[in-house]
Amino acid sequence: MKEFNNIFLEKSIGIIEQIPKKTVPEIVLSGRSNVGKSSLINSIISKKIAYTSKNAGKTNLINFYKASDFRIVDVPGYGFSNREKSEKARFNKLTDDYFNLFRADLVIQLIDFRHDLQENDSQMIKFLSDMKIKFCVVFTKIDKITSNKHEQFFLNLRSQIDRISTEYVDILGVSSKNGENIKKLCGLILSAVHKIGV
Ligand SMILES: Nc1nc2c(ncn2[C@@H]2O[C@H](COP(=O)(O)OP(=O)(O)OP(=O)(O)O)[C@@H](O)[C@H]2O)c(=O)[nH]1
Ligand SMILES: [Mg+2]
Repeated sequence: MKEFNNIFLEKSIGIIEQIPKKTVPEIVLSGRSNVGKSSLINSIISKKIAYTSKNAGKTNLINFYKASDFRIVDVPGYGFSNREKSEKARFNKLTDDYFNLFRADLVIQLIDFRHDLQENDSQMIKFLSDMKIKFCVVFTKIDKITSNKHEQFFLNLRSQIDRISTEYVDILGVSSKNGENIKKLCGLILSAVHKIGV
C-alpha cells in the first residue's frame, strides 16, 4: 500500500528522555520477545528495515518508523529470559516508560498463534483495557499451524483473551512469512490513523 512505501527509521532511543516530540498518530507493536514484531514491520512495509532474529531480545531500543502522517513504533519485547537481570530491567523499564506516557493511539498486541496466552500477555491486555488504550489483537506465525487447525486455534486463543477483555477493535491472525492477512492489517492501521486524524 502506498501509505507504507516511504517509511524510514526516524529515531532509535535507549532512554525515554530521547523520545521525539509527538507530531503524528503512533501505532505501536507490543508483544513478547520473539513473537515477530520486527518481522511484521518489515512485512507491512515490504522492505527489510527492522532487525529480526531467531534469538529473543533482539530489539533493545524503541525504534520509531515514520510514514508521511503516522509513526509505527517497535518496542523491546517482554518476557525473554536469557539476558542479564539488569539489562532485562532496563528494557522492561523503557517499554513501560513509553506506555506510561499514554501517547500510543493504537496498540497492535501480538500473540504467538502456537501457544496459549502467557501470564505477561494477559497482564498487557488487562493494562490496555483498564487504561482504555485502543488495541487490536494479532496472532503471529499462523503459517506454522496447518490451515485445517486454524479455526480451532483461533477460537481457543480468542476465548482466553475474551476472559480478560473483549475491548479490542479487531482480532486476526497474520503471517509475515507468507503474507497472509498483512493487507488487512495495513487497512486496519490506516483506518485507525484516519479516525485519529493528524
Ligand atoms: N514462520 C514464521 N516465522 C516468523 C514469523 N514472524 C517472525 N518469525 C520468526 O520469528 C523470529 C523472531 O522474529 P522477530 O521479528 O525478530 O521477533 P521480535 O518480536 O521483534 O523479537 P524481539 O526483538 O526480541 O522482541 C525470527 O526467527 C523470525 O524469522 C512468521 O510469520 N512466520
Ligand atoms: Mg524485534
